[in-house]
Amino acid sequence: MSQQKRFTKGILARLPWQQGEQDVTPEAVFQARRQIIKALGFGAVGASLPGSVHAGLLDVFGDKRPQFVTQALDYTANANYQAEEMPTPFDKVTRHNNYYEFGTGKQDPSENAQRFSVDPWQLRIDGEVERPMTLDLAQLTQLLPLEERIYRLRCVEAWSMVIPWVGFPLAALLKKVGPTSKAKYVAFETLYDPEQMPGQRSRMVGGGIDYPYVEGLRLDEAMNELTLMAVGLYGKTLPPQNGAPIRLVVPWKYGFKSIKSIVRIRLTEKQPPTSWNLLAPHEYGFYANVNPEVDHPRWSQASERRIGAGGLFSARRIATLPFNGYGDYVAHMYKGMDLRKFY
Ligand SMILES: Nc1nc2c(c(=O)[nH]1)N[C@H]1C(S)=C(S)[C@@H](COP(=O)(O)O)O[C@H]1N2
Ligand SMILES: [Mo]
Repeated sequence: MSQQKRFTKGILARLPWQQGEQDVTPEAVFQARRQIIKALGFGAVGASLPGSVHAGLLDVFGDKRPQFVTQALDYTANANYQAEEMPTPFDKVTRHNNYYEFGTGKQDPSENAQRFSVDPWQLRIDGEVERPMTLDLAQLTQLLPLEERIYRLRCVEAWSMVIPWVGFPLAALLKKVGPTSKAKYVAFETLYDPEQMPGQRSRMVGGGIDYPYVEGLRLDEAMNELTLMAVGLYGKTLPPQNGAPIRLVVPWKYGFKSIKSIVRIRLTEKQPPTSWNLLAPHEYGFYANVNPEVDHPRWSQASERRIGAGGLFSARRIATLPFNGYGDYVAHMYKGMDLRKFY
């Protein structure tokens, strides 16, 4: 998951429309963009531009899709799942993201996903289940009682955050559909919609992933009490860059397991394919349990950069814990497994 250095970032990041200001006049935006594009040496407007520039141009040329809005949620704080650490500020949680469907830069998702539409939405749950089910957008937040849980999120790139999620245990949903005796794994799939997701239209913007993004868990991992289906964070529905309207959160595994904007959950007999494993099998395994003792082939996993209230580069470096500190809940599931082999 190499961080592509994007020389446009430094310039564009400081411009007003990148900071959520919505009422710059289209004409002013257009002129400013033209200057930037000329200055950067891009030729024909619109041809093979990096994702954020391209999406910005769509705005200029009359993208009439409405801005995404989040809504307050009804939930109770679950006292059993709090974190001792201070939560990462909302601004960092929503502006430093990995969501390659909207570009590979950390700020691309917050810049490119603001017109993402999740209504209508359908989440289909099928495969090896007794009662297949299709949930619409409203049902995602109404089917099951919502709770807030504060979890650490450890990206495989060695940065981490502390995030107050709102959601429900995946186990509660799986009990509703009733896994058959053949069900051994749970496969997840992100929306495939190239019209809405620039990274799905272009391999350059989308980081080479073969979309739709897919992930998977063993059934016991999926049923573990920690495994959460999040529909919100900081008390409101999920912003698009964090995986609206519903995403997985598996806090003892590297962040890439926590798949966003899910449209399908399928219970299977066989281990399902997973996107990062397909892209780079020697670097990213199916299990992806946070493990300070098993380094990524290109960097150490012994420590992490905790993104907190300070500037991104003043983030504290702290020791990474086995299973991201959740060993008491999950270590038993891997008894007798060689975690170097099953990375
Ligand atoms: N569909 C999809 N899900 C995804 C990703 C992605 O690119 N596409 N990135 C993953 C990675 S690498 C991480 S670290 C987390 C980041 O979640 P956040 O942006 O909400 O912090 O989302 C994960 N889920
Ligand atoms: Mo990640």
